[in-house]
Amino acid sequence: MTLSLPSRAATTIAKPLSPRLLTLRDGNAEMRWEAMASQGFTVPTDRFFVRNHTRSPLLDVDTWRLRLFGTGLRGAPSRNDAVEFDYGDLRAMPAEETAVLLECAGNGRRFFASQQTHPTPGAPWGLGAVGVARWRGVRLSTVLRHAGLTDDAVDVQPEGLDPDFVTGGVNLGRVRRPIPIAKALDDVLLAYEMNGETLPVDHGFPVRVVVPGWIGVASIKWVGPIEVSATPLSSAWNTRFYRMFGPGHPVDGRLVTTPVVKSAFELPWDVRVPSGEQLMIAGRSWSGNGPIRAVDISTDDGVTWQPADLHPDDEGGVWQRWTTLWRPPRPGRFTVRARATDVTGTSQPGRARPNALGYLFDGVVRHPVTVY
Ligand SMILES: Nc1nc2c(c(=O)[nH]1)N[C@H]1C(S)=C(S)[C@@H](COP(=O)(O)O)O[C@H]1N2
Ligand SMILES: [Mo]
Repeated sequence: MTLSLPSRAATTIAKPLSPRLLTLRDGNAEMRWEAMASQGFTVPTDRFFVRNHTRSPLLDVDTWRLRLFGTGLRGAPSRNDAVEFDYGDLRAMPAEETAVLLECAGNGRRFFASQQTHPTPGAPWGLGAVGVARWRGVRLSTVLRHAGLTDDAVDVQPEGLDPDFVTGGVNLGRVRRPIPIAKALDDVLLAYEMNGETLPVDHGFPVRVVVPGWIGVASIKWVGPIEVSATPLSSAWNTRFYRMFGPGHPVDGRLVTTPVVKSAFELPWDVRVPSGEQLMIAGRSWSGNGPIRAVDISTDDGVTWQPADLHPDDEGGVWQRWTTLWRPPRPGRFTVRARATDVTGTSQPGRARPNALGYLFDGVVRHPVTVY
């Protein structure tokens, strides 16, 4: 292991980055899965992953405004005549709190290289670019109606107030991505609290979008302007990025919307365990298609599989905790593997479908264990 305490200047992140809880990946912070051992359903904020295209901005809540504009609103066609809401306005509207799973579309990307010889660009995440938190805020639909939504609106595009994203010498502007009106009116939140506290700087203070069931990039942090349009909107984040490109995919790519089925052990990578003693090993599985129905575990490099015990409290939830018992038979190097099946019957394949940008790794991960 080459981990050392990162200097604050080397990161784009405001919160302390304890190497026991988080690993730096290209300036982003990945949750260490062993930091979830014996935790509850949600991920404590100190270990929740952070994915920044640029850096976490420190916004002033007193001058901050949400600004809605566009051809899908009555009387606010352009940015200059936007309908404004301040922080107090949002706090005064009916509030809701729900547990939502956020996952970066590139979570598990490093396994395209390490398990499948398909290295791709992008943050080399292990399995820790995922987390569940309780988010509290106001429904986007409530704000849209206050802003004068018309029946003509088709797309809603929130923009982040972090710096413009520049790549390969091209300025792609603010991080933003359209949400179809049906989803925007369904269950999208404008959140100002995370896990019962004021939204932290790295997770979008003062207000972020939370799009349940969709990949992380839909959940725009530090939201400021929101365009509501009577014609379809697009940005680099739904045309260039967050699409599946490459052999076996459409020429102009397939839009990435929902996460795939995945599983992770709450164990250190390359963990060392004694032989002959019964161990209880734990983990979690999740899927963008809906709840997890079954999880099978192999402790003999994938030869035999047995069902894990599912934590009954999590039934129907956004992720599923599970445990299994294992008595390592003899010293040596093993891999333990978890394969989940979701409510639609979709299981994790042995091999994930490669794509040029390394999104949606759903393959069974071979977690190395040394028995001594
Ligand atoms: N404004 C803004 N919003 C953003 C991003 C960003 O860089 N800027 N990153 C997105 C991506 S790619 C992900 S995976 C999630 C990560 O949310 P988190 O950092 O709170 O875990 O935020 C999304 N929202
Ligand atoms: Mo992401």
